[in-house]
Amino acid sequence: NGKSVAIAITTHGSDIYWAVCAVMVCATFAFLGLAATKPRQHRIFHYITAAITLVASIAYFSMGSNLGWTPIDVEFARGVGSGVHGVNREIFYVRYIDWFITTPLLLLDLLLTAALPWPTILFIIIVDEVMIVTGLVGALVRSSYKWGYFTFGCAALAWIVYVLVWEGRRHANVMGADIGKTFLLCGSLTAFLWTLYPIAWGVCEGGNVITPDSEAVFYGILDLLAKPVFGALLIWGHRGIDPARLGL
Ligand code: RET
Repeated sequence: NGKSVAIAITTHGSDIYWAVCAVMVCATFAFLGLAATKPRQHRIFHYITAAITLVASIAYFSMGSNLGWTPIDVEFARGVGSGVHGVNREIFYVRYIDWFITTPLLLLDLLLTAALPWPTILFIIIVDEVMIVTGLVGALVRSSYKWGYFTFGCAALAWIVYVLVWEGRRHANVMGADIGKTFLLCGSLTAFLWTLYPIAWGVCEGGNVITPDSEAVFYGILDLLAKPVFGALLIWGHRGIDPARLGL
């Protein structure tokens, strides 16, 4: 009947985005404040981690302001009267701009901790960028081809998790018990949390199963754990580790 329906966040969803934004801003100042207490040669992990929460602050500022999205037609409109055409969902592409910058930095935090050789780090970061871009393209596609992009992204994630759990862990253990312990904690947290992102994508951008407000909660909790909580644990783990031991 030509009627257009938009599935979008309410003020409740917007409040969730603002709350996460506030935490990201506080975490950025905390990591930079901690950096200032260290000699410059000891600040590498503080700077990388503060950059991650800084970028996330701006992404969440955008989403709280209901910006950084585009309407994408949904293939099957659940909960909307059948026969209605032009049903679309609010897709926050700004998430992927955030992830394109921050997920390589998160991997850098971890792989520098494990002191992996730089060609390995470079290749994992390239695989990570493939994962994020396939997720973005899939989110912008209306037809079921989106699941093809999703599959490429999942294959990329499987490779990243393999390198973290096997090569990274082995390498970190060789570097010393304190380094091994820090990597085990932060690497396991990452391997676990990152596998929940494709699930969130599947029920939000992919299958339009949960509302954009629920999407704000799902991704919001994941991002809080994957960025500020991960960052605090990583920096805490490095408290007694001289970066010179890692070749930094
Ligand atoms: C997508 C969809 C395509 C398949 C896969 C995905 C994985 C995304 C991940 C994102 C991690 C984001 C983080 C953000 C910072 O807090 C792109 C959703 C596998 C793992 C850690």
